[in-house]
Amino acid sequence: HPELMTINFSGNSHWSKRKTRGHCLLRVSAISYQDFIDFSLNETKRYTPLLPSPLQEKYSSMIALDGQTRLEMLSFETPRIRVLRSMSIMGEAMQVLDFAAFPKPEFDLPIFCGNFFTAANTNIVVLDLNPLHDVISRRDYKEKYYDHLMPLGLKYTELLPWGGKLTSESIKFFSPIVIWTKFSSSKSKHEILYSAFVEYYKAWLELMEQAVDETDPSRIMSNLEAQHRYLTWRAEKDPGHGLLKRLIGEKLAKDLLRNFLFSGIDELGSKTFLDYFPEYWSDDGTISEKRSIIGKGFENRPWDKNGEIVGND
Ligand code: BLA
Repeated sequence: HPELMTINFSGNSHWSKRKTRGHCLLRVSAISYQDFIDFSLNETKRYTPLLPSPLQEKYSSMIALDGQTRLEMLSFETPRIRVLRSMSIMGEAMQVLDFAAFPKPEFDLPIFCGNFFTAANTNIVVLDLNPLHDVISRRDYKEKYYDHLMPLGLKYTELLPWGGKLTSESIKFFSPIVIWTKFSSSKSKHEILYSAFVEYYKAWLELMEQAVDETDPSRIMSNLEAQHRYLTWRAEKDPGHGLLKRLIGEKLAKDLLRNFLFSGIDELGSKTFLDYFPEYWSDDGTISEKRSIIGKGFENRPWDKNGEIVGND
């Protein structure tokens, strides 16, 4: 696998290791997601011109309140991608990548989602082609985008096994090929993650290239609303919020979430979070602070090898 050989880690050219109870652990700052970003931008350019995004002017880099951790933002658009953006967080205690591609509403393409959180010795990973439409009730959508990708999904979900219980509400935003995993840092796991990212992103670019733009206004509206609902969910309930607030303060974190990471909330639709997710109404009429109403669930991977949902926990 050529991709397996190309991963680089920041700083020294060799691995920083320390011994703890016989295990070789990697220092957090020895891990970098820069290669992931370099790969994805170069690969995108092979398909389509990368155009500047108006978001780039306002969001480029920041130093966190600790005076040490750096946040770096990149954003672009293309004729078929409304926003292609990344945020990386680089610190002594954590390395984070949040990479996403949001298609224009003329396309019912999945949303590319690469979310990697690395701290001390844990990694929390979601890598997916998030479905724009419900893969359970819309069989045509599942067949169109996921059936042919099941072998790819199976390969990586064996190497990067299911991460256990998660916020149950999240399952509807995931596809049958989602990689949801947690692991302790090791050279081999990070190499596997890199090659999974490479293969998933290539698969997404292929879908993008083959996509046919919708002309039926009601279908465009339905794509628009589905993407708006997705943005609304993530801008309100994404698990990284707490950390982001600690890093840069509540005000800047909210601005970054609404206007950079999940930009489009104010333009793509006018429904509110509570319109889409009324179960989050709290007694005083505001949005419940809880991340989940249903609670945690899905101890095991809820899809079979054909991508059919098995049991709903
Ligand atoms: C934890 N991040 C998680 C978890 C998931 C995700 C499923 C486990 C906890 C849970 O189930 O809520 C990721 N969930 C997602 C994604 C989607 C989703 C990507 O529904 C998309 C639809 N993680 C990041 C970023 C940060 C981050 C950018 O992607 C930090 C800025 C941090 N994620 C983070 C932390 C945890 C976490 C700190 C553990 C804390 C916790 O579980 O509350």
